[in-house]
Amino acid sequence: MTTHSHSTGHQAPAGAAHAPHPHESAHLHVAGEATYVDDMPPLAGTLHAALGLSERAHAEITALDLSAVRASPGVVAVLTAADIPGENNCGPIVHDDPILAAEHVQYCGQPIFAVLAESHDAARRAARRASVDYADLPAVLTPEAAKRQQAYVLPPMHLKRGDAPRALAGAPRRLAGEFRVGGQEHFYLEGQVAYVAPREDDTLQVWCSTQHPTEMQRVVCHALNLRSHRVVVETRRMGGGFGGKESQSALFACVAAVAAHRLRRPVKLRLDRDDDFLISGKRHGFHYAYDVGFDDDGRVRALKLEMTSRAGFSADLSAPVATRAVCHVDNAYYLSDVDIQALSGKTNTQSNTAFRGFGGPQGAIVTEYLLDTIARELGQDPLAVRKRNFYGRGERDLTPYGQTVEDNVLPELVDELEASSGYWRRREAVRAFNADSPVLKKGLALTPVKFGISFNVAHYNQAGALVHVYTDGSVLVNHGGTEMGQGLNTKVAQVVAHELGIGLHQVRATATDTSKVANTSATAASTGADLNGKAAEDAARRIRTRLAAFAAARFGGSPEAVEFADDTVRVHGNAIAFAELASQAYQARVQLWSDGFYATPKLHWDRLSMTGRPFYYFAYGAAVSEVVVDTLTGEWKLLQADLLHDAGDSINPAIDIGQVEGAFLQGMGWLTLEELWWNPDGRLMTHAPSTYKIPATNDCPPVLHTRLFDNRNREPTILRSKAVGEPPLLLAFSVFFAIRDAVASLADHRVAPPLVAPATPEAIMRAVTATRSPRGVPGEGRTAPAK
Ligand code: MTE
Ligand code: LUZ
Ligand code: MOS
Repeated sequence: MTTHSHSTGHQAPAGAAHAPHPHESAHLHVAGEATYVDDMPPLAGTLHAALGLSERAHAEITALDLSAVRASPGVVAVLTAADIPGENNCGPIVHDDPILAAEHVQYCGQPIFAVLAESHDAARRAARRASVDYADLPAVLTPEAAKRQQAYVLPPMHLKRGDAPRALAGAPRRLAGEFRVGGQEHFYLEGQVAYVAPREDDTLQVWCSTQHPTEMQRVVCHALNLRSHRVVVETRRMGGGFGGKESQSALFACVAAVAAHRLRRPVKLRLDRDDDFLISGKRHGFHYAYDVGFDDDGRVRALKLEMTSRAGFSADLSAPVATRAVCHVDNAYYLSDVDIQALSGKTNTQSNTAFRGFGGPQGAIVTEYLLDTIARELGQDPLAVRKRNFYGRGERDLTPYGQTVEDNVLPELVDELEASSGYWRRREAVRAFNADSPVLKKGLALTPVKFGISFNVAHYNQAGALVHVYTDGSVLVNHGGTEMGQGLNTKVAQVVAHELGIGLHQVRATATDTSKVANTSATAASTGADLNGKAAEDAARRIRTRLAAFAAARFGGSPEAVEFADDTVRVHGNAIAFAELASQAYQARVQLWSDGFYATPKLHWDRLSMTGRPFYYFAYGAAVSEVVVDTLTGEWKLLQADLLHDAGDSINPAIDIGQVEGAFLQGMGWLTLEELWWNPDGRLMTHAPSTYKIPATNDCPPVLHTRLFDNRNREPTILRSKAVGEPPLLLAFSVFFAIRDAVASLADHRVAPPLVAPATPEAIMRAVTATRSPRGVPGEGRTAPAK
């Protein structure tokens, strides 16, 4: 039997806000009519670009012969680094990301040249005809190797609180070991793509699948030595971004722009899936070395942790990723004495980047791993140990980075989920099943989430919007955020409709455009609706205030008493249709459009000491997963998942439940199915769906209960909602730890299986073998040897 229930915990009101409206483009998505960049009707004279890629992980190019490429049918031009008039860099923070590699290649797949041809196919065929001579250099391929060689893309980060060495020495119990999690390919359905048209007077129009149009404008301008007012970037929607189009759309926008500018023809660069995998960065895999002290109740007394990420060949966003990792090691738990180091290992692989959670999942999972390990050591249920370590209220509530947790709802949220999922009853049922089942073993786990909301770079926490009310009462809203499927435009339109008291169908959101709202932040850190919703509310409120003043002047009464609801304006005993009032206001020369702006309050951060208030608030959640594992083959199935997530007072419960379920499954893919494999020569072998498996509908558990936790934001966020894009990805920890629980049952839960992520069947079998005949101390969380 299949049960699949969604419930929002409250009745949907009829209005524009706090209601489960369908996604603004749902009717277009299902009909195949939503326009993505590659669906735009081609402009006359369009050329197609393809990239020639490095065949080596680390080498000097000693000879580059592109004559066969140039002679290939349909080829119009071939460009190399020498053809970039401005700066050959597309890195977002550190200038260490060449658009096209010149003499030095730093990973297998790095673009060296671009072919421009009359067709996509001709460009791709020609790109393979280059003759390149390389002089190989030593390559670093894993975070462990980078750490051994002290090869980093950034200086180390360090957060200390209390006296970890002393607290470790004094702790009744202590465990040291290693843990490891893999990276993750974004696998957005729409790959990276940019289309650039040269326009009059040295200006460019750029259409790009990007989460960050302003950044694309900036890097294109730098590559071409143009001022910002000559380049317009437009993004109507992406077919998914997941962080992979925050900075890494830059290379493709730059190549298309350089070619279009030079050849004076429109240029489209749409990557093939394999090239997308080979060129673009992914989630950072992490290696951890830990030393944890705890007491007989499983309370953590001290943690010393060294995390090393696989940053890839350049910095990209590795610094803010490492910062977010450090600020999520605590997850839901009070850690009094910590010494946390984050190292960003320089490897000769793709430059890793933002991916849903942005280091937060990698920071939080290691502490979940340790609490799970501690529970095995003590022979207790992991949930009991977790709860004993939870943040308190009014005490034990200061994070290691100095922010007080003021809005902690985990005690209630976890109580509710424990009851609704029947955790303890099912714990007994799992035990009974396992007692009678020698090969198939069930496992159960409940894991909590606390996720900090705001960009950890304070100045990114701002947004702008532009709202137009037309004289027929219809409304257009434009804002700095981008739509990647997450429903941002729907939520922003709901906010505007709510503010003006009109139906949602009266409001349309238009394509993000750097010539409408300037200096925007990336749509990232889950802040899209928080920031742009507030900016749009501000713009709509300014228009409403002007309309109220006009209505009161015309019909009497005070402007404050004018009401906007149900497409009607009620003023001094009169009821006027909103459209009629707009038309009258226009006649009276009242401005019917406005900008709006928002900057998140209360934030501050000291980069060196890693302390401050990086987050405006926290989002919470918890999940229970039950799995069955075949301990002879390592195959497993998720039988049931119960998700309870805090989206504040949800603006759109239907969209938010979609985000919770999508993030959960994507997180499950990261921790169980998806494995990136580089050959010893540095070649990424998993570069297509044939070798890289993401979750599909049949990986959805047959029983999936998803609910939103009723919890109005205590901070005055947009309509008291909470950000929801990334936090629920961490709900997938429950799947990983349910698998670990099933394996632990082989040794009566007295051994902590050395399971690493992704928990592929091979990884599960290694953990099974180690659990059946543990080498080290029982309960010790040492990992299996590498590869
Ligand atoms: N949902 C869909 N459908 N597609 C996406 O690409 N990206 C996620 C999340 N949900 C994504 C998504 C990521 S990484 C982030 S940061 C947020 O959406 C960004 O959007 P928001 O801030 O508007 O929630
Ligand atoms: N910080 C963050 C960032 O928390 N999330 C992000 O996506 C991000 N992007 C760029 C810089 N800092
Ligand atoms: Mo999301 S990783 O912040 O784009």
